[in-house]
Amino acid sequence: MDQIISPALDQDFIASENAALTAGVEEDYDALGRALDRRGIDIEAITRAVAAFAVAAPSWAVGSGGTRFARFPMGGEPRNIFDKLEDCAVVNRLAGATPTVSLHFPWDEVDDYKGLTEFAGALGLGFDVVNSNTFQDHPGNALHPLSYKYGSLSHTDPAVRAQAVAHNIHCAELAAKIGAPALTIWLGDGSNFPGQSNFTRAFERYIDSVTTVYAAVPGGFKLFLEHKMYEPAFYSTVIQDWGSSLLAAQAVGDNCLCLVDLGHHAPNVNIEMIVARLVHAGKLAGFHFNDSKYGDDDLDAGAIEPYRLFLVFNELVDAEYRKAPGFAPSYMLDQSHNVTDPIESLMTSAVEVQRAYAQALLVDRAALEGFQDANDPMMASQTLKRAFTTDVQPILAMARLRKDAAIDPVGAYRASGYRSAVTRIRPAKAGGSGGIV
Ligand SMILES: [Mn+2]
Repeated sequence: MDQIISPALDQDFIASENAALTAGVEEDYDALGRALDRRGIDIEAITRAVAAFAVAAPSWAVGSGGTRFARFPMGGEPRNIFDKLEDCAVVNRLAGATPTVSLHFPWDEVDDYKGLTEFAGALGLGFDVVNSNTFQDHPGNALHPLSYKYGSLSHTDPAVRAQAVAHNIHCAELAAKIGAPALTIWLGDGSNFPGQSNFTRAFERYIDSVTTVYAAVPGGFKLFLEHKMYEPAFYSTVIQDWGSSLLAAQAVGDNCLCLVDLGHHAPNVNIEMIVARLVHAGKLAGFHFNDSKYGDDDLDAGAIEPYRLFLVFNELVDAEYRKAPGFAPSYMLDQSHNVTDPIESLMTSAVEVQRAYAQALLVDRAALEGFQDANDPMMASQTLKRAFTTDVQPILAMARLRKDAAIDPVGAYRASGYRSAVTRIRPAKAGGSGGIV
């Protein structure tokens, strides 16, 4: 497999793009450092933490997304997992925050996983949590002869459940081959009509199926359960909310945890409190970051409600600060890019997640605890706002500069001409999966 030689992956090109911007970043960084010093905050500690922070890029998000109505393809869309990895390498090279890729099976299946791992390694990429897929049929795939139209792990027919169980075990085996630490299970099982499904029996069948998967995977390998309120089922969903997810994870075992996709909740639900509850239970698997206005919109992280993203990270930093037992969440992006270049959206989103983390690190936790204990809501709220309204851009830019990434990722990407280069190399392909999960 030939790799694309692009300026976007070339260190000298990135350095030349950074040259004109470096003096300004250093000046802003020094000024912010002095301002934070007056607040008793060491800017270097924050910058180190930000530089070490990583979020996985999803393989399915480098192609154009779509809606239930249409998909508008763009030029140079990846044709296979190798193309997807090259696009992910550009995202990581320029934004410096996504060193791993989350694969989705069977979409990303190959014959040679050693070769795939070496290909990724040569691009500076590793693999993160993998994802199974029993929310659609896979015509022509000998491992999926039966239809998932009426469900998978909770299906009424034991033969369909067995097929879905086998697929998830297969995904865990593929994860082991590429060094991925966990498998995320999201399923579309549910119902569209009252009476269509027995809530209790469907939930019991689901737990039984996941328990069978769990018993078959190696010790230490983790299963992440992803809940979602609705869609594709529009009346009930088997793992509809964090409560169902937690009940199932507790029934399955210690290494079965609950994954929070920010878009998978009703509007206005207090997601940061769900995070706190899952941390308390020792069951927080991690996140699929995205943003939404109405439902599972899969918009770019931080695009709509940056304060909510900050409040989620405020809970995460609080757990880190308190050394909550077993706290080691996995961070992934899960977005659908319908109208933007996915590479630009992924870089921007990774930076927005880093921004929320940096802002949360600035919270004066001792002061906050004091205001909470003294029942001073105004000062407690202002303590969070003070951190949120601090412009941490110089910290993010400096972290990128020190990692030889681009100070201005989107600017450098556009200057590199990567999209037109891959448009010439990769012939247009009709169809393709939207990949909205
Ligand atoms: Mn998701």
